[in-house]
This record gives sequence, C-alpha cells and structure tokens, in this order.
Amino acid sequence: MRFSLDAGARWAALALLGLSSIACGGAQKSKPTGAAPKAIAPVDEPIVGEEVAQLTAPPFVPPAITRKHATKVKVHLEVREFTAPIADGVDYTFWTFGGTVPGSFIRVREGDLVEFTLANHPDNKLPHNIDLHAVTGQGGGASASFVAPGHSATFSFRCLNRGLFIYHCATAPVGMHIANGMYGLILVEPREGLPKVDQEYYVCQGDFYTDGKHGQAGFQPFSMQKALDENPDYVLFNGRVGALTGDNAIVARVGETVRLYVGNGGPNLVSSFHVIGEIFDVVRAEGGDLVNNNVQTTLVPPGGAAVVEFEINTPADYILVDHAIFRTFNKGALGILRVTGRPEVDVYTGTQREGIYHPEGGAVQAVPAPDGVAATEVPTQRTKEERLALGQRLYESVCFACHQKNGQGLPPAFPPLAKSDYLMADSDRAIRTVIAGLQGEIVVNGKKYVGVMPAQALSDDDVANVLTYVRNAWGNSSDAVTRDDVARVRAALGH
Ligand code: HEC
Ligand SMILES: [Cu+2]
Repeated sequence: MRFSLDAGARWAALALLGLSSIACGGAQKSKPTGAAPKAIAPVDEPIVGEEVAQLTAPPFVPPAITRKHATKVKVHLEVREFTAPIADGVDYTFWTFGGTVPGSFIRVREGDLVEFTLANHPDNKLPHNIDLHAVTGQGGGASASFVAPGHSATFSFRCLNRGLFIYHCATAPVGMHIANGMYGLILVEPREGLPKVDQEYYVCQGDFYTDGKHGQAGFQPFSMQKALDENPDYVLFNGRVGALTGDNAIVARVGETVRLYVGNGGPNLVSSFHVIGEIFDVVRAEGGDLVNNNVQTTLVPPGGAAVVEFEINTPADYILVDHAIFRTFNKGALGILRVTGRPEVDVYTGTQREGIYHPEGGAVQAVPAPDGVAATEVPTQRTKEERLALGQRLYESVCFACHQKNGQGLPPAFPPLAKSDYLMADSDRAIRTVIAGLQGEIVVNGKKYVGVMPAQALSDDDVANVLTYVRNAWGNSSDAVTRDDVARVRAALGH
C-alpha cells in the first residue's frame, strides 16, 4: 500500500545516468526520439562466459540475476502436447512450452546473448516454433525455430531491450496454437537489476474455447467457431480453473513486498488485472520502463505483460481477478494470494460494530402493498409447498450468485448446496450460517472450502423459506424449516 520511494527513485536515477551519457556525446547508437537512453548499448557489452538458464514452472520465477556482466545463456525449451484437466472433471488437450501453461519462465539480463534451442518431443503430433517478443530479428525467432516432432532447432539473439516479454508459438493456425496454451514470459532484467522484493510470482492469463459450455464434464475439444467469435468458455490464470486457489494459492507474509510478473497469452481477450483488497504501489506499465504508482487495475493486452509490485500491510486472502468480472466468477479467472501475519488494525479493522438499522429514528415503517391492499401479517404457519415456492424465488435472487443456479457451487470458492452433506447434517447450523454468515475452513462432500459467506439480512420467514427450498431441491430432501426454528436459533445467537 505504501508508496515505494525506493523503486521510483532508483529508476529515475537510471534515466538521469543515461541522459548524461548522451550529453557527453558517448558512443551511443542513434535511437528513436524518446527511447530510454542507455549508458552502453547492450550490443557493445562484452560477453563473458556462458551458463545454462534455470527455467521454472508457474507460478514460480527463477532467482534474480546478480551477475554484473553480459553472458551467453543457453535456453533449452521442450514442446509437449498432452491431455489434462482444465477444470475438475473437464479434460482438454494442451500444447505447451515446457509442460505447463503458461510455459517455463525464462530470466536473462539486458545485453545477454541467448542461445535458444526449441525441441519438439517425438510423441507430439504437430510442428511448432517460438516467437519471443524479446527478440530483435525475423519473426522473433519463429522461422529459425520451426521444428517437426522429434526434431530440435537452435538460434541466437542478443537482448537489446530490457523488459518483460511474452513468447508464443507462431505456427499456423497461430490462434489455435496460442489458444491451446503455447505462451509464456521471458524477463530481460535491466543491467542493474530490479529493486529487491521478498516474493516474486508468475501469473499468465489466457482464454480457452471448448465445444461444451463452461464446466461441461468429460473431454472437450477446441472450438474454432467460439475462438473466431471471441467467446471463451474459460478465462484462466495459469491454464486451469483453480491453478492459484486452495492449496495452490500463492503466499506471502505481512510486511513483505510482492512482485507479480503478469502476462496475457490471449489469444483474444484484454485482461483488466486487479487484486481485490490491494493497490499496486508500482506498475511497470506494459512490462517496460514506465513506472506508474498507486494503481488499482492495469490493462494487459494479449501478447503483452505488466509487472506489479506492492507491500503487504495486513493479512487477507487477496484475490487476483480480471475485473471484467463475469470472467472471474463464471469463467475461472480467479487466483488467491494468501497472506498470513499479524492483523494491522491501523490499516484495516474488519467489522467493528454490527447492528439493526432503523431508518427514521427507529420507527419501523410499514411498506404499502403495491396494489393498495394493506400489507398483511406474515403467517407463522405456511405449508411446505408455499415455503418451497417462496424459497426458490429468494434463492434465485440472492444465493445463486455464489452457490450457482442449481446449487452446484463454484469450486474452490463456493461450496455446493446440492447434495451437500454439510447442509443436510444440521439444520440449525444452516440457519446460523444464513443469519450470521460463515467463515473459516469447512469440508463439504470431502472437499475443503475456505471462504467468507456474508450474513444475510433476511426475515425469519425468508430464512425459513430459502432453507426449506435448498434442503429439498436438487436431490436434497428433508422436512420444512419453520419460522419458529429460525426465531429460536436467532435468539440463541443474540441477534
Ligand atoms: C457472496 C457469496 C454467497 C452468498 C450470496 C451466499 N453464500 Fe452461502 N456460502 C458462501 C461461502 C463462501 C460459503 C463457505 C464459507 C466457508 O468456507 O466457511 C457458504 C456456505 C454456505 C452453507 C454451508 C456449506 C454448504 O455447502 O452446505 C450454506 C448452507 C449456505 N452457504 C447457504 C446459503 C444460502 C441459503 C444463501 C442465500 C440466502 C447463501 N448461502 C448465500 C457464499 C455465499
Ligand atoms: Cu505450436
């Protein structure tokens, strides 16, 4: 949350350094007006020694480069095609760089000479290649790296520009290769390095197009028509629903600084990248030199990237989203940064007080019925059928947003109510859940959920109706919940 002077000042100082070298008329290659000046052109820096790049699978990032010189870096990346879950119960055939979506993270330094080998595994069915946006040269390396299954190709390039860059397959049909997961990030660190942070993670958004609708079980082939229509069934961080939630959440502690390398493989959608409950102290816009401060949401276009940094001031589950928000709650673009540590009440208190709200100085106003008929007393006794009908209406206006239309929930964020052992085991507990809310870890049908269900401001009659409905819908079956049951539980809670 705090403005990071350190980062801003450091980059400003670097810009000045570059400017003074121009003023002295150094051996500077001519650059387009406004281009970031550099003390020595990267291509003039001597290459000292060689090393093999250490690649990492998402969400991890190789360690920062501490070298003070340019070197020759050998990168070996293998293309693998395989079928794996894109969501629980849904399989998809992915094409990958290094066996993951996004592909392996590559970290090199400005001025480095990269000797890049692309290998196409003999079990694969298709030719592939790679276009790295960090490359200056024909096709970003695409034609030089085009390889059939069982072959490999090597080419070299010089890292002339620092920044965070997407790489992707550029084999026809290009859109399909990208849609199947063929993209990742390469970081060209500035010569002097990036400011030190405590945690670094790798997050890449992508949109996916399947024959079946979102969540439809079984094997789902790629849908060319939906890709052409730019109408994805899945919008994901790191290639799978739940790649960054539950046990896969990324983590940090209060007091630490976090840097996210955020990419967007597309193929079609622009990401409105946002972290719920946090503000980016620093955004390295578009992955380049431009530093913006105090940003809520940053745009990451397909084939683009951004670096976001923030200090963590208080514990929470910070939620990574594409703020085109249906993509988050209905198409999968949801990740969690789980922060532990001591709550900092000077920063955030949580709920301090809760009470009944009486407008107009406490008088409860009778709302006139719309057709002029006097409002009638809510009957204590209703038939189960009445409660089912009223409860369904309430469910479909309030609860469905999280628990979904047919009570199936939305793992891992929202537990199911349909055939929920947790719901059916204890009706008083269900009443407490609705009137007082619920948080912390629970287990529903053998699966862990750690979420927050907000308290629902509903009358006793409404709670009875909605719980009668959910405890008798979608394969659940039990007696009606009565208004007296709710009143008794509410009294025990002191609400
Ligand atoms: C804003 C999202 C949200 C809304 C709206 C919501 N819930 Fe929940 N609900 C949750 C979450 C999250 C949990 C799990 C809480 C936890 O992990 O401790 C939960 C848990 C439950 C549970 C216990 C777990 C289970 O699966 O049996 C019941 C019962 C429940 N909700 C009923 C309802 C009913 C009825 C409504 C509508 C009146 C409703 N909820 C509205 C988010 C929501
Ligand atoms: Cu490919």
